[in-house]
Amino acid sequence: MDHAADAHRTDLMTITRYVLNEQSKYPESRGDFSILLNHIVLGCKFVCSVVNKGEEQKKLDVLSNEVFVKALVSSGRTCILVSEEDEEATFVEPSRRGRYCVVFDPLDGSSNIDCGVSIGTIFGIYMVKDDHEPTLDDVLQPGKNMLAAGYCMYGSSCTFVLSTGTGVNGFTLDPSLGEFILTHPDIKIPKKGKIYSVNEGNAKNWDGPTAKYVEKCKYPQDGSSAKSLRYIGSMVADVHRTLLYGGIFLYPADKKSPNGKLRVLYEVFPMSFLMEQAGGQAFTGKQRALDLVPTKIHERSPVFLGSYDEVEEIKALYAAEEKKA
Ligand code: AFP
Repeated sequence: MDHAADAHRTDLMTITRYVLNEQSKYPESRGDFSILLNHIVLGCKFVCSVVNKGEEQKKLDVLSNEVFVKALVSSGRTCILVSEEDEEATFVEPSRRGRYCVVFDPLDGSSNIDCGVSIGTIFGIYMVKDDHEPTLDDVLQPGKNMLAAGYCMYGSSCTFVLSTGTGVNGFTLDPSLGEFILTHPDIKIPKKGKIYSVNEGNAKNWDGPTAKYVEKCKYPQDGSSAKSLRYIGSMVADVHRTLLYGGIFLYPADKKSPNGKLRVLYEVFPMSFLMEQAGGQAFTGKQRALDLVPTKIHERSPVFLGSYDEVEEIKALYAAEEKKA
C-alpha cells in the first residue's frame, strides 16, 4: 500500500470524532448532542450484535425497544421519546430530563428477521420548543424542524447513516474495534435513477398518478430504457440502496390505505430529511414531506422519495391530476 493510502487508512474518523468536529463549529454547544448520539450508537451496536446472533423476531422487537428507551433516558439529554413499539410517548422524569426529543423505530422491517433480510433502526431528533414543561406538541413538529436524522442498517455489515443538517455521512461498524468508521463521506444521491422500488402487489388499488408513474418506469415513451424494479420490503434496505444508487422508493396511498402504510414521525420524516440532505427530494402526493405537520404520534403518510428528477416527475403527475379535478 502506498504512503497516502496508508495515511488515510490509519486516520480513523469514528462517528464520535465526526460529531465532536461538527460540534466544535458551535462554540456555545455544551456537548449534549454528542452525548445523545453516543447513546443512540450504543443501542445500535447492541441491536447489531443480537441480530447477528439470530434471536427470534418477537424477542428482538421488544428487546431493541427496551435497549433504546433505557439508553436514551440514561443519556440525561432527552425529554420525550416516541417509539414505534409504544402506543404512548414516554415523558422522561424531570430529574433525568434534557432538551432533546427522539422519535424512532427500534427495529424496522422486523417481519423480515427470520429470513435474514437487512433490517434497521430509524431515528429523528427534535429540540423542545422552549424552556417549558414538555408536551406532545414538541414532537408533533414538521420534519423540517428535525435537528438530525439517521438510520442503522443491520445487514452483511452494520452501516450507520447520519445527517445533522449539513449533508449525509455513512459509517461502517468495524467489529474488531467496536467503532463506526466513516466509510461513505458526503453521500449525494444521483440526480436521476434507473431503479424504482414499490410493492406492486398493491397496484390494483393505486391512484392515477402512481399508476402512471410506474407505467412510465416500465414502458417509457421518450426513448429511454425501462427502469429496474427492486423491492426488499424493508424500508431501511430499500432507502439505503436508493440513496447510494439513485432511483425512487414509493409507498403510495391506495384505496385500502388512503394514508399509505409508513409512519410520519419515525419512517417518513427521517428518510425524507436524509434524502433532501443528499440532494434528493421527498413528496407525499400533496406536499413536500418535511412540511407535513403531524397531528398524532403514529400518523401515516404516503411517500415518494429519492433522486431529484424522479420525484419531480411524480410531482408533475400529481399537479396534472389536480388540474383535471
Ligand atoms: P414491518 O416492521 O411490519 O416488517 O414493516 C416494515 C415496513 O414498515 C417497512 O420497513 C417497509 O418499507 C414496509 O413496511 C413494507 O410494506 P409492504 O410489506 O406492505 O410492502
